[in-house]
Amino acid sequence: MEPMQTATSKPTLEVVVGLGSNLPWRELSSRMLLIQAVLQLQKRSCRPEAIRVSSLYQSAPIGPQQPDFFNAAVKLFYWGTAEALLDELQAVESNFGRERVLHWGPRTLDLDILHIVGMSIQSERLQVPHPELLRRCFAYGPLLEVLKEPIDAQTGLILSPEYAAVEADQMCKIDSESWWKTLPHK
Ligand code: A4P
Ligand code: MG
Repeated sequence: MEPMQTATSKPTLEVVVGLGSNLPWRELSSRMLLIQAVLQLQKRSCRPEAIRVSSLYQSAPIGPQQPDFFNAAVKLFYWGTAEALLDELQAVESNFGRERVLHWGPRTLDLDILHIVGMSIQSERLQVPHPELLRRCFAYGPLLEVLKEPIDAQTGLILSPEYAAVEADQMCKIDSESWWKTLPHK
């Protein structure tokens, strides 16, 4: 007999999402957009109290000429598949004015799945770990802050502070990890 599908039969994924923004949207600055994004991710985490948020960084753009980016990473627990999470992340991006005009171009909000603990995915729609992760200090640095394991045995992803230090001078830490809890005064 087939095992019964129960409420607990979906996997709980331990996921690191990379956040980026270099354009305002409506009255929201990039910093405010990233705060909203953290709150949205917290809502979607099956353990909202256990999310970990990195410091906030500013870095020069990779890609065409455009404003500097603000970046951070969030670790959360997601109850569902990686594809379902990607759907949710793309819906959040759209809700905050994301338009896809130019590859690696400016954006109000970018939410990428950087890493899923113990999991590697190579499908047409989704590659995890993110293929650019190890080439980008603005993704790798924040990821190291929220994920304390030095190596992921399942995916072979090397997670070491020494590696991130190579490019650390290309980005600037502008706020500590509680930045998303502090709304700026008007
Ligand atoms: N996709 C595949 N794997 C993933 C994944 N792990 N996470 C697919 C999220 N999406 C993934 O992405 C295109 C498609 O990638 C998605 O439909 C999904 O099926 P997109 O965000 O729609 O479009 P994009 O911007 O053209 O590509 P991408 O790859 O997201 O751009 P990046 O790599 O995120 O680069 N410079 C600085 N300093 N800081 C930045 O944050 N960001 C970018 C954007 C460029 N330069 C930057 C920064
Ligand atoms: Mg993206």
